[in-house]
Formats: sequence, structure tokens, C-alpha cells
Amino acid sequence: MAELLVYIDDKYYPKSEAKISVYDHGLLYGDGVFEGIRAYHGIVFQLKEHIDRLYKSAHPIMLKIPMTKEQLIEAVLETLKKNNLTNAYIRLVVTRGFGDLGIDPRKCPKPTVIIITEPMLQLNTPEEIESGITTIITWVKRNPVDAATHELKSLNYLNSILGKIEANNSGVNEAICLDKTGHVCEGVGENIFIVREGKIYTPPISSGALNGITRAVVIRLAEKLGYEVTVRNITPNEMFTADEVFFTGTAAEVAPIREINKRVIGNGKPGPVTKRIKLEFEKATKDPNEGVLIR
Ligand code: PXG
Repeated sequence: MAELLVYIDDKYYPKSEAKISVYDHGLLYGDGVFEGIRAYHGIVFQLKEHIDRLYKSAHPIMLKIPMTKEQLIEAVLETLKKNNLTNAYIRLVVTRGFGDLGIDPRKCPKPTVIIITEPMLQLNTPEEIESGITTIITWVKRNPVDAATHELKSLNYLNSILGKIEANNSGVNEAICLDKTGHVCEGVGENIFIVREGKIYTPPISSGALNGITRAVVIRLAEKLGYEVTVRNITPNEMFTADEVFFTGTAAEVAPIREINKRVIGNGKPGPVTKRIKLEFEKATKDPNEGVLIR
């Protein structure tokens, strides 16, 4: 099989030759933004929403993406087509670009645009999804909203990486982060939901969580199914005593959580509400109205 092609600034390079400068501020400072997107059965799920969020992430850091949203959508579709991919994981990265060794972004004349596409990303194994995943609450607090927050999907992921290291060291699948007030915020790359007495709750974005696209889809689908969804602060105790807890995310999709810091959640198996929402989510990934066709 031919090597996958990677898009960098309007050109395509074989994966092994897809490289950027060591002077790129994306590498030197984590100065840039990204999106993780999935394509299912020839449909790029929520592509317009992901592109919108990429531009929204770029705006506060005054990063001017050197192409229009329409051009970027076309480039994503073209990269997928060149690689013959219909089921794919897509990583869109825009860095500040080549600069000097100082922090000043004004020294970087042109942002770098990168589109990587891979056949699929599997975060959890089918067995883990079937039985539910294990987690810990990590000591690493989510960055508050008056810092470089995860509201903005930047290339600064050390906060999440620290959480993931703690999960790895504890021998569990994933970490849950609290905000600085001690309330539940999100996973390291997932939003979080709890279910209590048939009602669904998820923390507000003002806790410092990413405004997840899967989160928004799940809220919409759950409401359509007749569930009441409330966005409010959630305490760790409320989460431990919930009937069900699940993660949502592009990589995680809908992932049931069966254990948090060794506390069993509900009866220790994916619950009925989670299962119902997961099924509805799977249906949505097959719906052409929920994405953009690769053609
Ligand atoms: N919170 C954070 C901090 C994230 O990075 C989510 C929530 C979920 O958002 P979406 O929009 O995807 O529903 C993310 C997204 C990975 C991986 O490899 C993680 C994400 C995206 C792509 C890959 O773990 N995180």
C-alpha cells in the first residue's frame, strides 16, 4: 500500500517526508490550534462545526488562518480522497509558523496548516467500551478560565498529558479533571456526563472544559429522546453516587465509565441511559445531515 499523504500548506507529502521547521512556534511554544475530527462511512462527522471551532480557537490568540473556511473544508476532503479514506481520523493543525527563538508571534510571518488523515484512531478497545472504562480523579486541576484554558483547543496539552500520566500510573483507562473550585470539569480529552434518577447533567464550559462537539450532539440527541439535560456544576460526590457516568469526545465517542478511584458507578456496568444515547450517537454518525460527504 502506498504511503499516506499529509497536507502541509497547499502541498501533499508522503507521511515519512511530512515535516515542518524546528523554528515553528507550534513546536517551540505550543503556539497553535488544532481539531480532531472523524469520518464515518464517507461522511466527515460535524465537519463544519469543527472548522468553526478551529477559527474560534484561533481568534483569541490572534492567529490568522491563511485560508477561508470553505477552502479548508475542501482541503480536508481532498486529503481524504487522495488517501482513499472513508473511515478516518483527521487531525487539523494550524501553528503560528516559522519564527525566531523569541516568544513574539509577530516574528512569525505565516501560519502553517497541516492536515493528517489516518485510517482510524482507537482510544478504548471494544471490550472496554462493552464493560465500561476505569478512571481516577487526577490531582491536576483544569486550567481556570483566566489562564490558557482548554476552552480554546490549543497545542498546549500538558495539563491533559499530566492527567493521562496519572491515569497510566494508576493502571486505569483515563483521568477525570476537577476545576479549581473542586467541581467536576472533564476528562483529559473528553467531556463528562452523569445520570441521576433518569436525568442527565454535565458541567458548564465555564468550569474550563472544552466546548465539545460530541457533547453538543449528545445534549441534542438526549433531549430529542426526551431526557432532561441540565448544565450545572457537579461535585465529585454527586459523580461517585451517580447511576451512570460517561465520557463523550471525538476519539472516545460515547464511553461508559464503570469505576472512579475504585468506587463502582451504579451496578458497575454501562447503564440504560448511556446505552440508549450511545446507540443514538452511532445512528447520527451514519446520517449525512450530521456531516459533510467526502464525495
Ligand atoms: N475536552 C478536551 C480537553 C478535548 O481535548 C474533548 C473534550 C471532546 O471534544 P470533542 O469536540 O472531540 O467532542 C476534547 C477532544 C485523543 C483525542 O487522541 C482527544 C480529543 C480530540 C481528538 C483526539 O485522545 N479531544
